[in-house]
Amino acid sequence: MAGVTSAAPVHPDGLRLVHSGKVRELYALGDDRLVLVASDRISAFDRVLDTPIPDKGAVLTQLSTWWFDQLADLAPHHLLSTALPPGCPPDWSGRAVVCERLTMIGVECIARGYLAGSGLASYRATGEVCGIRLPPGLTDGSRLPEVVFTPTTKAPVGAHDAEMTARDVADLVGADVARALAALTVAVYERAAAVAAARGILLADTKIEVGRRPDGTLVIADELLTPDSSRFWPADRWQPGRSQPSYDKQFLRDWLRSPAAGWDPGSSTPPPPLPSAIVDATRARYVQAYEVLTGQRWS
Ligand code: Q0Z
Repeated sequence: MAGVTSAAPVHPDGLRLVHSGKVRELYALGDDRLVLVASDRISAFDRVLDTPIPDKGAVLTQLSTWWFDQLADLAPHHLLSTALPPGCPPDWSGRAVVCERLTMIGVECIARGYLAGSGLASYRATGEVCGIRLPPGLTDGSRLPEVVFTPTTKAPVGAHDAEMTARDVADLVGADVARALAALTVAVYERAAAVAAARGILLADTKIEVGRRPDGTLVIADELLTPDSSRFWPADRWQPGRSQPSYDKQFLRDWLRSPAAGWDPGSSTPPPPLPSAIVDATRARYVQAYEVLTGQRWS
């Protein structure tokens, strides 16, 4: 029958690599689904290290999946299944998800309740973040008087994301979608911050990626509320005026900067392989983040 194709079984050749990120890959599964695969690779100082962190991909995938479930009543999300489609390499098990293929909105949607990272740098330079004037006297880790939407452009790999104003977003996607993105991002932040607070964790900021269905519905996509996309701080150690200990990569960054590593993060030489103690400590932090936030044991 000309023009009729059978529902072909999915096999490795049926998965087309559509995007390879620093630590994750994205495959097309037919025309309207994607498989998002998180690796055990880790990045620091904008570099991908040679030494993987065992289980990192699975921990982050399952944390993200848990968050999608927690926020399911807030907005539609892109997750379809956590079962590994036939034909996928078995070692993807636990770190791959099948999701709806959306038309992504080219804005990194960030909400901040506390000042850190690029938000802090911008505030120090201008007193503003993304065109939003903040009160004087704020410092590294300060709680903001209200949650702010601080979108950035999606820069090509290697480049850095640039701040956008509300006006920039409206010019790009239209005023209605811009308002909806801001409201959605702030709502995700507020819900997640409340969930995290109940576990003794401050959510300083979070970045979400949003896509659209053909009918225009906004859908939360990509990874959600992982330590790679959000800043989580142990609430009992929060102390504005210094950089807050990062939940996941502190050991790694401290070691990479130490004389023991024999490496200069500012140099162009590749980072050294990680000692097993650093690998173990870093893995333990990811597992701890999962366990503390979800209240479930990692197994
Ligand atoms: C996500 C990314 C990478 C993983 C595109 N549901 C979706 N529909 C359409 N596109 C995407 C998604 Cl999640 C999409 N990314 C970012 C890059 C590995 C995720 F290399 N890009």
